[in-house]
Amino acid sequence: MNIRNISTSPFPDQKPGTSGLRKAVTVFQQPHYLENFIQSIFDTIGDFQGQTLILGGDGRYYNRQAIQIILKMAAANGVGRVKVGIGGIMSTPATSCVIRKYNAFGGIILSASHNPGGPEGDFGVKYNTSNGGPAPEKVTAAIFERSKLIDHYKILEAPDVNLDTLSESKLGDMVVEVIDSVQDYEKLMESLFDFERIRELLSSGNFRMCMDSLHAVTGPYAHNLFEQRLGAPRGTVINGTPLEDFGGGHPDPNLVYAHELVKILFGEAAPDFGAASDGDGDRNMILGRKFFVTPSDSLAVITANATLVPGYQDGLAGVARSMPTSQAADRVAADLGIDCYETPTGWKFFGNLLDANKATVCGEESFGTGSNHIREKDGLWAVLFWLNILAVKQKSVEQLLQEHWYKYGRNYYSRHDYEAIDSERANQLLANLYTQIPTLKGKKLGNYEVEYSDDFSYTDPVDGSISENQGIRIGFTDGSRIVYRLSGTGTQGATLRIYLESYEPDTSKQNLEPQQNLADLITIANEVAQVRTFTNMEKPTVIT
Ligand code: G16
Repeated sequence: MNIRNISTSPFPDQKPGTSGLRKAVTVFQQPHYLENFIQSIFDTIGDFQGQTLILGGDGRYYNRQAIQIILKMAAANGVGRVKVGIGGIMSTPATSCVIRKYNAFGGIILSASHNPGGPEGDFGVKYNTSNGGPAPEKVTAAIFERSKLIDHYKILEAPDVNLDTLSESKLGDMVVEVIDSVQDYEKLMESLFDFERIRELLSSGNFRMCMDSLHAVTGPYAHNLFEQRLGAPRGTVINGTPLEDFGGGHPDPNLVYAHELVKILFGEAAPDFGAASDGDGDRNMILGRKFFVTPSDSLAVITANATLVPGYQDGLAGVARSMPTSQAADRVAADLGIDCYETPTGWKFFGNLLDANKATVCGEESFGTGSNHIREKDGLWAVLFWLNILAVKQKSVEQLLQEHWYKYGRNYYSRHDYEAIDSERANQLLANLYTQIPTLKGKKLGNYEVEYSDDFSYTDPVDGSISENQGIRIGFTDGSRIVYRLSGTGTQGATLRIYLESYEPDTSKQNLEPQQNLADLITIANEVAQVRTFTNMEKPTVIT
């Protein structure tokens, strides 16, 4: 088998965003596009000769073709062994788990996460390092720099590998092992949670759950965990077969896109508990009967109840949340006497805190929660965490939240997205906000008084690296906040995100509809940023 050196020229747009390189499938299908980016990874990450690489994806359109290309490039570049998911499929959290378990030098995950799939949809490539976590900014920046200079890539001339049976074979000098990561992942979950107790709950006949895998990667993991191991009846997992186009849906676990689950949980004779996960399995949404748990509240509840779960019974070292995530977890951390870290958006920023044992659990408003068991957010982990808490407490999801708010106060929260707006207009909107930052302090906006306003900058407490321009914050004297930033995961134009949060300690006012509670802040947010003028849009495209 021959190693071929193929001449190429750089593409100018291979800068990884919040989570890897995400583009339309048609962009990735251009000759040399995927190959250039993969070679840029290999050229950047240093010494991996003869070592192990983990490879998998969320099964979306172009996954299989991309896996074959990457296998041949890995062989040509001197990788010793690739463990690849059966069918080319491996969830993001399972990949993180497997990288750590088998001491791999890294992993390549093919996913555009919650973005739609199919020939007209999106595709993506993420590189994770040996700690199992997303490559930090200095690595992604180096990959981007390399991609601007690349002039050739290496690929083995060889037939395709059979990905559909568990097997071990040779591709040139490299070993290809087709693995079933469901087993590795399940073992890890079993080491953290009280499976016996969850099994009692799920098989008792008094508690019903519905898990929506949205035709994405968690299907096989969820069927195995909930229906086979934990005694839930068959049919508990819906949309559990991964499809290349996610059945035409949008594999994003929120109230808008997980509409089938929402209909079930808010309908007649609703189950007690509902959950959904996204394209690559790292996000989650938690629902009770006719009740939605915001991801920010989910992090706070997990933090407050962590010692009920065997893997966390000795308490947490600390908790971390992304800046736009509500401050609900901060209140729990203060009560527990543990540190709470505020990081920029992007799971990669949690890696150092987890490695240094400064934080044990982390969470984001964008439906992500996880812990130090791996270095990615983990959708099914969050579902199991909730089930473990419910099994111990024997309370409904709604009761649990009511009691939580009663003790800590409620952080009303909502995010308004304006999608696919013109990039130039979006930048002008931000530029207009930047000019206002220094003038806002002390100003009265409606009934609110501005306590601070800034452009969030983060200094990593472990390695001292600085990340600037991470979002504009306007904080008010009563603890309420408005945050503006542009998404780093969209593929069309720009997406403006406006995050709104208000704090309500008064227990008699904790049961309002969030949009109603936040109405004044929403008006202020729109006026300060002149959202209608800059976006030409009357209202957000998605509200979560
Ligand atoms: C990624 C990141 C998350 C981030 C989310 C949204 O999630 O891993 O940390 O919160 O994108 O980012 P943005 O607001 O920039 O669009 P995922 O699930 O897409 O990999």
